[in-house]
Formats: sequence, C-alpha cells, structure tokens
Amino acid sequence: MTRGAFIVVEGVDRCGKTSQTMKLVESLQQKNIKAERMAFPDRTTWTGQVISNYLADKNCKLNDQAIHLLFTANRWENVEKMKEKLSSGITLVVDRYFYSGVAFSAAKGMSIDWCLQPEIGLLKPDKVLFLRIKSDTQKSRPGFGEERYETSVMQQKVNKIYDKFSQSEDNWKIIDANSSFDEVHEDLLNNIVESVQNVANSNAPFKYL
Ligand code: Z5A
Ligand code: MG
Repeated sequence: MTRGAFIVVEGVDRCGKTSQTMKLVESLQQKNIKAERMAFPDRTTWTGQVISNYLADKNCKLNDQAIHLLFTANRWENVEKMKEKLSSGITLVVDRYFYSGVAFSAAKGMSIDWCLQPEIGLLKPDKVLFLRIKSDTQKSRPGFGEERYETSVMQQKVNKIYDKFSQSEDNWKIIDANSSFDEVHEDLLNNIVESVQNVANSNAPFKYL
C-alpha cells in the first residue's frame, strides 16, 4: 500500500486555514481519497491545554523559550500517530506545523536557528500550502484580535518569516488567499490532489527534518 501525503496549510491568522482544512478533508473524501485533518497546537493533549491557556491569558508569564518548547513537544507527542495514519494510506491535512512555531517565536526576537533545533527529526511535509493574505483582508475577517499574538505588528513580522520560508523551502507553494472561499478551496484542492498522486506514483518514503 502507498502511504498518504503529508500536507500542511500555513499562513497568518484568519487567512482561512481552519475553515479550508475542514472542507478539504470533505472534498478529498468525495474524490475517494482517504484523508483526515489535524491541527497544531493540538489543544486536546496535556501540553495543548497549557498552550491554550497561555494563548488565551495575555497575563500568563511563561517565558518565550519555555512556550516555544511546549509547542514543539506538542508536535513530538503526535509523531507516532501521524506515521501510523500516513502508513495506512491516509492523507493528512494539517492546520499549522513547525513553521508557525519558528515564525511566531522568531517574530518575538528569538534566533531562527535556535527555534529550529528541537524540530529536527520531525516528519517533513510533502507540501506546504501558504495562504498569503493582504493585511487589510486579514483585518476584515471575523474573530481577529482575540488571542495573544493577534496584533498587526506581530502578524506582519510573522508574514515576513513565512515569505522567507516560501523562498528557501523546496516544498512550499504560495496560494492567493484574498479571493473567495470557493476559489481558494479549488486552488488548494488541486495542489493536494497533485501531491497525493506524486507520493503514490513515486512510492516516496517518509522525509524527516
Ligand atoms: N503558534 C505558535 O506560536 N507556535 C506554534 O508552534 C504553533 C502555533 C503551531 C493559535 O493558532 C496560535 O498559536 C497562533 C500561532 C501560535 N497565534 N496566533 N495568533 P490557531 O491555529 O489555533 O489559531 P485559530 O484560532 O485557529 O485561528 P487562525 O489560525 O487565526 O485563523 P484561520 O484558521 O487561518 O482562519 P479561519 O478560522 O479558517 O477563518 C477566519 C474567518 O474568515 C472565518 O470566519 C472564515 O469563515 C472566514 N474566511 C475564511 N476564508 C475566507 C475567504 N476566502 N473569504 C472570506 N471569508 C473567509
Ligand atoms: Mg485556525
């Protein structure tokens, strides 16, 4: 059996990651492609609950290195589960991954090299779809501004780091997230179907960071 594809959807807040990843799984299943959604942070685990409290409580004093490592631990907690699902032929559509970890921590002033070290050894995605959105469109989307990092200054810094990834990483693809939900959806879906076929045709083994 060929493994499923490991797809990550990244982008600044409110660009549409959660709503699109949910719909993508439905659309893939309608095409008879086995698919499941995951999201980081995975707020259901022990580390996920600490992270969720930290994000919701702007007075929480956890230091930047400690929260960075908790986000990373939250990914390591899920590695075996991810491998099992991919090995059984399920395509994983993942809402945020370590790129968010590096981008948000580096935006706070931490070194990118330091931020990357604890991520080494995690699974590398087959494709990262970067939902690139204009700042004005982002601010017009419902819910912006509710959690700790949802300020324009922070989001602009994060966006610059995503831009760097999109230029330096071989598995990144920029998707225009400013158009209608359905247009963005079609673009994402076409890219994922292509990745699923590439993984199946090449019988590609897992890649690691
Ligand atoms: N973080 C970190 O620091 N380190 C890490 O390692 C990781 C994360 C993994 C929580 O993330 C925070 O954790 C996040 C990064 C940090 N910080 N911040 N800020 P989260 O993923 O849990 O955040 P969220 O609450 O799920 O929301 P989001 O990511 O901000 O939004 P989104 O998922 O991209 O957007 P959405 O919920 O799908 O869409 C937003 C609204 O826009 C919604 O009403 C949609 O119906 C609407 N929408 C979507 N697309 C469209 C289009 N095309 N047109 C019009 N309206 C649309
Ligand atoms: Mg979301």
